[in-house]
This record gives sequence, C-alpha cells and structure tokens, in this order.
Amino acid sequence: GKELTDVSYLVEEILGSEVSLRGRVHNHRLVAKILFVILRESGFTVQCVVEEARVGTSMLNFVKQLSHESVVELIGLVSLPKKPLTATSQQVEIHVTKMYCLSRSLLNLPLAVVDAARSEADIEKSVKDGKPAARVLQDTRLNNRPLDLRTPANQALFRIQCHVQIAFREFLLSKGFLEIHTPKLMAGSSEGGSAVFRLDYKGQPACLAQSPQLHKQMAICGDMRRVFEVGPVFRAEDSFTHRHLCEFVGLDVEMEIRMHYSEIMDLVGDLFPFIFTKIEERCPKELESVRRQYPFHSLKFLPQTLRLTFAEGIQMLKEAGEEVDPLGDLNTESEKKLGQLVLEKYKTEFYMLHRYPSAVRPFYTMPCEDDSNYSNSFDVFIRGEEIISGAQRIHDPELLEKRARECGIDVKTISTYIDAFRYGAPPHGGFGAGLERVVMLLCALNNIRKTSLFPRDPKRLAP
Ligand code: ATP
Ligand code: AMO
Repeated sequence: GKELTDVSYLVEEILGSEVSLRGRVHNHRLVAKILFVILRESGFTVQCVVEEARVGTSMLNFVKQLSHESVVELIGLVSLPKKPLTATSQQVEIHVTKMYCLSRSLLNLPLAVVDAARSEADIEKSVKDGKPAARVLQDTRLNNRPLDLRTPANQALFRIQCHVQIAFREFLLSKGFLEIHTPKLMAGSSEGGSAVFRLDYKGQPACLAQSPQLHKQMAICGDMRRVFEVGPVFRAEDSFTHRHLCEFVGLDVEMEIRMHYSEIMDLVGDLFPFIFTKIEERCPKELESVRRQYPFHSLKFLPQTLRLTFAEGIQMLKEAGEEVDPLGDLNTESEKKLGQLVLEKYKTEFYMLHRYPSAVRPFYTMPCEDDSNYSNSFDVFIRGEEIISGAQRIHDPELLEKRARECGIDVKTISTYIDAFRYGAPPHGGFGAGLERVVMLLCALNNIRKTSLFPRDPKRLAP
C-alpha cells in the first residue's frame, strides 16, 4: 500500500491529498450519524470523520465498536474542519474512506491514556466543574508503563533524552574524544561505599559497576587521551528518593589535563550549555508537549558558566542563616537553598561548586596542593540539584593505595587498577552525570522515575 504519513505532518499545506495513517483510537463520539474518531500517533492527534455515506453502514458499525487504544490503519482525505479544532494537536481533519483494525485493545484498561496525560491544572479545573477527573497514581503508571509511555509528554521526554545524548556525543566527538565501553561486571566496587549489587561470577564474588570510574581512568593509562561513555550504572540505593534510581544511564568523561583541574570545568562549562541550546533548537515541539502537562520555565544559564568555591557556597549559606558544616557535605536541602541564593545573586540556575572537602569525596580524588583538607573536585547543579560530580584523580599509585585503605576499601579487589598507575600515568580527571537527572532537571520535573523508560528503584524490578 501507500506509505504511511506521520500524524504530525498533517497540515493545511497538504489539504486535498489522500493519506494512509496508522495510529491508535484515542477516543470516538457519534454526533448526528457522523462518527468522529480521534487518531493518536506518537503523542499527536488528528480528528478523523467517518460518515455512513462515504464508508457504508457495515464499516461505520465496525469502527463504532473499536475499543480505545486499538491500533488501526486508515485511508482518507486531508480536509478543512467545519469549525476550528481545539481538542487535537493537528488543525486539519481526515475524511475517512477505509479503516482497518490491526490489533484490538482490551475494553477495560488498567489506566486510561487520557487520564495519564492530564495536567494538574486540568484535573483541578475538572474537579471545580464537578466533572470526574481521575488522578493516576505514579505506581499505577509505572506498573503499566507501556500504556503510560503513550502520553504526549512521555513521547516528548524520551525524544528530549535521546537529543541530550546526541548533543553530548556530538560535542565530545568534535573535541577529539573517543567513545568507549567499559565492563559492567567487576571484581570490586568502583566508588567504595555499600551501594553495590553483589553477584556470583562463576564462583568468584563480583558486583555490578557503580560507575565506569576505574576503567575510564585505566583507558587514560592506556593512552586513550580523552574518552567518554554513555552506559548503565548500577547503585543498590536503599532509600527511596525523588532523584535516585538503582540503575541509571551514566554520561562519563575522562581526559588528560595539562596544568589544572579547571580544564575539566572549562569542558563542562561549554558542553552543558551546548546541550541546553541544542535541546531548545531541536526539540521545540517536544518541550511544548512536556510543558502542556508539566509547566516549567526554560533553564536560566549564563554564557560563561558560574563557578564558586565550596567555601564561597558555605559562606553564602551562613549569611542566609543556614547551619552548615564547612568540612562536611551539603545535604539536599542546603543544595536547594544554595541554588535559590545563587539564582537571586547571579541570575543562573546552572553553576559549579569546586574545591570540596576531601573527606566527602571518593578515594581517587586528588587533594589540593595547598591544603589536603580540600580537593581538586567539583559538583554541578541545575535548579539547585546535583547533576554532575567530577575531579582530578590521584595518579600517584602509593597515594592512591593509601587513600583507598583510609576509605576502608579492600585494595586486593582493585589491585589491577592501582597497578595501572605504576607503569606511568599522565595527570587526568573527568566527571560523571546522570542522563535521567539531566532531563528531569531541564524540564523541572519532580521525580526521576518520569525520565527513566523502565525505572529501577529499591522496590521496582518490573516491568
Ligand atoms: P551520588 O550519591 O552519586 O554522589 P548524590 O546526588 O546522591 O549522588 P551525594 O553527594 O552522594 O550526591 O549526596 C548529596 C546528599 O543527597 C546527601 O547529603 C544526602 O542528603 C542525599 N543522599 C545521597 N544519597 C542518598 C540516598 N541514597 N538516599 C537518600 N538521600 C541521599
Ligand atoms: P557520582 O556518584 O556523584 O559520581 O555520580 C555521578 C552522577 O550520576 C548521577 N547519579 C544518579 N542518578 C540517578 N540515580 C542515582 N542513584 C544516582 N547516583 C548518581 C548524578 C551524579 O551527579 N565516578 C564519579 C564521577 C566522576 O568523578 O567522574 C561518580 O560516579 O547525576
């Protein structure tokens, strides 16, 4: 048959053409013997008019009994509607000549896509008007993710996520970085700490990689110079938060440096604004779809990314009356608060904090030359929440081993990593970001599960 046309391509410029469409029955209603079927495809909707005079009685009756979410194909003419359309994304309508059902959906669905697509404002309006408005719980959505993914906002979010990865790659490739893939099965933990999934590797104790940290550094020891990876990261987080998953997609970078860890921050300061700008340029429709369900304002960022030292951050918090430990880590509330203070003072929602206390950074982090209580490390924030951690690494094997022991790590499990530095290693550093967090914070969403296709959290292993 004829090639299928995307619903989003149905515009006035092609009035009068005959098109073949595939989509789902979003809903239908019968008005004075005319059946209006809303066809939905990838979050876009178009009104299809099925008239007895054109299709015959049996076709009309067949279409009338199709359940919502059934997959159909149809042939029809692109036409101008009698009245301007408000309920569909497309402004033209289709006069149907033929319609086939490819797959029927159950009549009673565990959630209605129209309900899953409702915005808070829309729900409140319905409640005020005394109309039924189902509020679909997050668990119900996630339990039925293949249905939930069909909403326009979800269709858009995963396109945005794809474009974040494309821009990340594009920028790094243009700067001479090499894309690598590191193993996800490891003998020991890469970040220290307890958040590690243990498993049996043919009789040997093993774990799932908590990050590509050790191997991206060993790639630098292998003279790969500048590398990046987009891959899964496993963390056996035990608490339930809005921003932690047990499996997420890591965006990792590692590079040689010449003089100073600021070279890594320079890269981050150019790379992320590049990504933000590309998303605005390449995903306008998607951003609009997300906003319709989850309103948000575009991220405010400066042409030159703001950098503050950790000590300056602490000072700002103290001046605002917050109690903070100058050698401890910032908790989630303090990070949020600092985000607000930075926004008021510097008019940006994207900034870096560097020179963190050594005590709160992983063992492989390079201490500052002038004061080993501090380290050549940084975190990056969007709207007051962490999206990136990064640092210069220790490339002296003796110091590295000493720091690993001090942090309670069984050095036997990482001996090949430490040995890699015994054969000569250039000064280097890098950073890691979480893809789901980047998209969540770009769109100011309140939960990381919204930006994970099939989220894994402490309680969820299906679907
Ligand atoms: P990562 O743990 O990978 O470094 P993060 O965003 O959790 O990323 P941290 O510096 O570890 O950053 O933690 C910052 C703050 O977030 C902590 O002080 C703590 O308040 C909170 N936090 C971190 N991990 C968890 C967790 N698993 N559950 C609950 N809260 C957490
Ligand atoms: P860190 O542990 O801070 O650093 O992780 C880097 C980034 O990954 C994201 N992230 C998470 N996203 C979702 N769920 C989680 N449980 C989760 N944990 C972390 C955050 C965080 O900023 N090896 C270092 C990076 C480096 O120095 O190169 C590391 O893993 O966005």
